[in-house]
Amino acid sequence: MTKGFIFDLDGVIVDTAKYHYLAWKKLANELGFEFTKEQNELFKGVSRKRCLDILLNDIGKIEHTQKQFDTWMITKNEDYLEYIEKMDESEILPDVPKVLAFLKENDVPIALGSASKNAQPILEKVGLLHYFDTIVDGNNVTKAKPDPEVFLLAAKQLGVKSNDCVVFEDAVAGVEAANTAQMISIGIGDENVLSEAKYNFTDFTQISTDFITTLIEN
Ligand code: B16
Ligand code: MG
Repeated sequence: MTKGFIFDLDGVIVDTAKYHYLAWKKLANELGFEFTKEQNELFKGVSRKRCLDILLNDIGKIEHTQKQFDTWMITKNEDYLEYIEKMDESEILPDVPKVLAFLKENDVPIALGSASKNAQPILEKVGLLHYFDTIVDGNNVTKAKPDPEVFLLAAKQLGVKSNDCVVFEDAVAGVEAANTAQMISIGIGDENVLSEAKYNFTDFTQISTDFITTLIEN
């Protein structure tokens, strides 16, 4: 019985949330309102389009046309890409390469399951792309987390049954998506926030290879 391991990107492999925050804050400030780090928490795991919806309608309460909306989507992404351009392996979250290498040594198929449309270039920048057998991201799915589409497609592309998949997630919506897909959900971050996950860890330094072996074998 083969197991498949699926990793979310932002908040699990790298902390790109800080760059999303700076790019959204710049746009908000240009439009004349503030955007706080607390508000940025609401954007984790959420698609770019939905984030802009929340920014304009719920936070800034800015009247706008569809054309302006489309322009601001592009502006935000261009600013975000300037930060991504400077990323390197120093931005990988602790012990992520250790877990990826251990899975590879054990011939376990590995997928990325992210809402981001910039997932592939980010993995390239930080030098982790070669670990992934498949990448499912915002370019491949129509329904955002908590819909399980992203993880179900990842399982399909790995050729693994969904209930034989393990998902690492830092967002509530992502844990919900994994649970709906009947996958084993592992919350990375605050266990009080990610209380619906089957297992919780603050980060990968807390995850032993013995635990990974148990997941692979059971
Ligand atoms: P992009 P994940 C998500 O990544 C981020 O957490 C979220 O803040 C962002 O809006 C979304 O990707 C879309 O990103 O603008 O690059 O397409 O956590 O699902 O890996
Ligand atoms: Mg995430």
